[in-house]
Amino acid sequence: MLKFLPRFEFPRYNIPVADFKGHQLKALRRFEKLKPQFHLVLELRDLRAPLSTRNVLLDQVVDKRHHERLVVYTRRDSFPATSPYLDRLSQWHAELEEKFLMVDCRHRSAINHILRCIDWYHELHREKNYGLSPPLGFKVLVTGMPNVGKSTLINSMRGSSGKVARTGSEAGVTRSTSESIKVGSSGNGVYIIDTPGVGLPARLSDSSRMLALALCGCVKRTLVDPWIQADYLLYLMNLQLPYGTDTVKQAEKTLSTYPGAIQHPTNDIEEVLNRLRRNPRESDASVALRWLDESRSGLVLDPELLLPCADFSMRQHVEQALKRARKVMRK
Ligand SMILES: Nc1nc2c(ncn2[C@@H]2O[C@H](COP(=O)(O)OP(=O)(O)OP(=O)(O)O)[C@@H](O)[C@H]2O)c(=O)[nH]1
Ligand SMILES: [Mg+2]
Repeated sequence: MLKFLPRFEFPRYNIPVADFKGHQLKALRRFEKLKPQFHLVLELRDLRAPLSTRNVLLDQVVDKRHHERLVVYTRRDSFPATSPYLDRLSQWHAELEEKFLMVDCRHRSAINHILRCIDWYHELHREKNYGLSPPLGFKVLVTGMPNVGKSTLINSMRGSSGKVARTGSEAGVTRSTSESIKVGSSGNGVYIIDTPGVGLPARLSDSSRMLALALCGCVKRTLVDPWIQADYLLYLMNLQLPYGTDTVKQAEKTLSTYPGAIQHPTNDIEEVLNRLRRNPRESDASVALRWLDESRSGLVLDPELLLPCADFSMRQHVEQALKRARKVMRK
């Protein structure tokens, strides 16, 4: 059996709690202006950190009387086909009565499902409007935190019609709200609007959110010290080591994310970085960033979601976040 105790609390480092920029505020103002034009909001969140990549500011964009909302979790490829975590997530959404999908945005086949859902919402809209389609097309606003995959999704939706949106692995690639982009089969009248990723201002954020967002790439890569990011990753990995397995090798197989050549799990980030260092002159920051960039599967980046079911309620969490947002916005 693994004789190892993970840390149950992460040290309180002094880190920036927000990366909210002028173009993001401008985007929020533009959404207000666009409200009468779009019909459906696709809100993208990162499946690895569903709580941290849920942006309460984007709730204000949806007017339930006029808009439908579909949550799309990206990076489906980060988890195996079946996982108890994904089952729990489905239950939480059922609790919230929030419709959602999980996709790998880079693959057209996964995207076909979204296109079928959009067609279904389009049809619903037509039914509510005496069989009439919106004169300027059925418009879909794609929103979400930076780097969650909005532009990648739009390019995949375009398929052979060609890429139109710039994408990249750093947060903040899309800087302004796009014009309407045609997607789907010809003549279906569906248009998508790409938008810049919007983060949370400091008043609505905190250090644990920021750490999860940093690990998801939703903020500038070096905004939070890479050493601290690596330590947080180690903390989360250790919390998710499969206890009860006989050997570390088995544990490693289940969680293929633990750093190379491991003989024993550790809580010491220095030990991990030293193990990964390619030459003695490589800096801690550079080793940490290389490790952070490695793809790892099955790792949940919101620690609340690791709590036993009885100790965490998604409904309560969302209600508290919305209450706090309303209070802050009133000030
Ligand atoms: N593995 C994986 N990578 C993805 C997925 N979706 C997007 N990516 C990658 O994530 C990175 C960011 O994608 P973008 O489409 O530029 O993200 P964005 O939301 O438009 O980002 P901003 O414009 O900065 O707000 C790119 O490197 C994509 O290849 C996914 O489902 N799985
Ligand atoms: Mg983009």
